[in-house]
Amino acid sequence: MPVLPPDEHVRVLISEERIRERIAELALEIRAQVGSEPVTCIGVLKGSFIFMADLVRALGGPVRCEFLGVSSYHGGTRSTGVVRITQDLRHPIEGQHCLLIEDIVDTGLTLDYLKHFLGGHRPASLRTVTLLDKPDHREVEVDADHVGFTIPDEFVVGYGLDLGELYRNLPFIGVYSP
Ligand code: PRP
Ligand code: 7HP
Repeated sequence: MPVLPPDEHVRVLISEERIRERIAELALEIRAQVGSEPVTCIGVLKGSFIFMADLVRALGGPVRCEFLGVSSYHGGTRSTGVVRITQDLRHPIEGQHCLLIEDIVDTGLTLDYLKHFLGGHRPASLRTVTLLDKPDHREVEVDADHVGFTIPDEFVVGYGLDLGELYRNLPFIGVYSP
């Protein structure tokens, strides 16, 4: 059984209020691009579940919700470099305007993999949004179309992001330092 890290090792980086404000702005940005068309929002599990819940409510208009399960960190603070689909789409997305929703783009391996994977499903269009972007840690050249916050190269938890499956329920984004 791993020893749980004490919570004083988490310092607030982005508050609940800043997250709420930025999501409202992102929703306007995204709607300005997709107009009033139905949007198929595809959340990348597990990390994006809280961001997605808030973003789809801010988006308004016609929205479908789909999920993809993906894992490459396997509980640690470093990507294994191997992206694995743990849960596939439940419905076809062919011909639909899609929005891939990520919590974080770090090495970029997951986003790069998923853009190719979803492209193969022949959506009418594919946009990408991430709450957090860590450009200083990229291993492949890929960027999301919409970014909530650009953050330094530190390991963050909260608001869906975990360390060993813990901390996802923190209402803010915090930096974890052991
Ligand atoms: C995290 C996160 C992203 C990905 C980003 O998923 O949710 O999907 O890593 O990292 P990358 O840019 O270095 O590929 P993780 O594998 O930790 O699974 P989880 O969402 O279930 O925590
Ligand atoms: C994945 C991930 N999960 C939690 N915190 C981070 O900083 C992360 N980067 N990539």
